[in-house]
Amino acid sequence: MTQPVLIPVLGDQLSHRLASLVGSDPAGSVVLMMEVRREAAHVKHHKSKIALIFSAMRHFAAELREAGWTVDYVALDHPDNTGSFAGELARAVDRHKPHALRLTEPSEWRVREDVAAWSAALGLPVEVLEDDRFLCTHGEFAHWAENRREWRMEYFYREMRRKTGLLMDGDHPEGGRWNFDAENRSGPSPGLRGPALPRFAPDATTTAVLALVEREFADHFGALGAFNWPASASEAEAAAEAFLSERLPIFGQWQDAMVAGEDFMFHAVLSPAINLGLLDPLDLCRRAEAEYRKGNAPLAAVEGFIRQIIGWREYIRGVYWQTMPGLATANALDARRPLPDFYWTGATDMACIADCVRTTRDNAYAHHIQRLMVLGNFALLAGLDPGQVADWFLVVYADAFDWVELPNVAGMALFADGGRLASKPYAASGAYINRMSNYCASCRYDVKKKTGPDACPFNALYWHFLDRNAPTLAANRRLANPYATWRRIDAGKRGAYIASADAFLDTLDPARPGWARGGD
Ligand code: FAD
Ligand code: DLZ
Ligand code: SF4
Repeated sequence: MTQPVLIPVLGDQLSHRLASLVGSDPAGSVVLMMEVRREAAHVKHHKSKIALIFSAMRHFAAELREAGWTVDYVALDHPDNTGSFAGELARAVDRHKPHALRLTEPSEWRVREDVAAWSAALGLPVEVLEDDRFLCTHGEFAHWAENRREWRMEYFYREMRRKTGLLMDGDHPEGGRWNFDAENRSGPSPGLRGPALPRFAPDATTTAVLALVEREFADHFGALGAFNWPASASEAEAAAEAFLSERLPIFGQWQDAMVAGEDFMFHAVLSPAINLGLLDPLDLCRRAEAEYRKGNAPLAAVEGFIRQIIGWREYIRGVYWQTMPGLATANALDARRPLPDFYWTGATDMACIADCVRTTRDNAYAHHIQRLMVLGNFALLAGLDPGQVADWFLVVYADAFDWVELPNVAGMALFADGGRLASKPYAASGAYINRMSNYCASCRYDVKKKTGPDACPFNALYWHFLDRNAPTLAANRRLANPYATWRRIDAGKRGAYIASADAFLDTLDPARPGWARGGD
């Protein structure tokens, strides 16, 4: 092959319809895939997450070869592996003498900054194509966001419904309403259990990667024992099929419910496969709509699922690119408390947090309400440092990539962006967790008690949060009721709340260094 085009395919670009592949001729191209230590350890990703990404990359490389592509695959333990994209590109340019590079834009800011330096460093033209696996282009989001005083997911979502035609009845939303969230908020009934997830027994590729990760990343957070992620397109397809036929019909009703030991409930558990590129988000939505049209799933469930993908997922990505790089250091509530050690160890008497950390460690997964209303809510109420919280979320979840993790953490969970993404902080006391879960029944704290050493810590922390942030938040219209309630509480009781929360906060041990980043 004379002077090919070199096509780097990154770890979350594992789609056959990737722009840089679709626009290229296999006969004149070399695809380069790189397992590099810097990506696996710039934050110390959960072992299962690294294993999933490497295994999925290896499966994808094999599929590309089968489809006729020349693939140069650099494994992590190749003796000459330099450990970085820049180093591996330089070596690949030496090997293949390409006349140009072509790639699909990286999903995250940090890597996009790296890419900007490649052309000068390599002395070659570098063509960067837009990632059209997302429904909303950068230009469309910027246009939508421009001149809007407030960005709200709901209005953006309606645009995406119109654009895709999903659940549309002519110009109107199917069923006469855009959003059926109000029907999706049931607390758990006694004994509620989700169906078992399909099992993906590790094949030879995954088995080799699991051993590599155990050897090379032994000091990273997380267990590998329960590894069950779909790591190829065909496994991801089986996972999608199981969700659409078994869990989608009941997805909506129990979307916000939490049950101790029930780690997946009726959730899709598809976010890693979607984010890596193994599943196409629009295709999933069309298939979900087909289940509704066939009468297999109710509108509320299907609308809820579609909203998560063409609404939240796309909105989050748009907000990321509109607000970076400032979002990475945003701290509108001036939260400075270090991350407590129990986020890593799970060693806390708070039963809700302990269970959420356990599933996170075992599965590299927790469902949305566990992330938002337990782990995120605690971080918000306790005033944890947004940078440390974001590092934790980026490390621990198999689906965590900066573009989706950061806006969810800094914007949705912590209000660190001052309300750009969401109109009010998702702050809640123990009563919410008690209503939506069975955690409190087995907790050593009493969710009904408001203050004192046996009271649920979320209760006093909730008022502590509102009180200490009154200068920033009291004018927020959506918080008018809680602030009015707070002002009606007599001064003695208010003092008891603040003292109780302060006493609890004093007990928090900061995380030991080294969990999230090598030299923390
Ligand atoms: P389901 O609940 O079944 O939802 C279906 C799909 O909708 C998901 O697979 C996902 O693709 C999409 N989706 C739903 N909510 C969101 C959202 N808020 N943002 C983007 N996509 C969404 N999601 C990630 O993919 N990566 C992350 O790193 C991540 N970090 C989060 C951190 C916090 C603090 C919070 C509150 C949410 C975070 N989310 C993240 C969003 C959401 O929690 C996960 O997408 C979801 O839990 C994945 O599980 P699932 O596939 O079972 O999703
Ligand atoms: C997260 C991750 C990990 C753990 N390892 C790799 C890798 O070895 N090679 C690779 O191409 N990508 C990896 N990734 C994903 C990247 O960190 C990054 O998120 C993507 O390149 C998108 O910018
Ligand atoms: Fe969590 Fe409080 Fe319930 Fe315990 S009582 S599980 S700390 S909400």
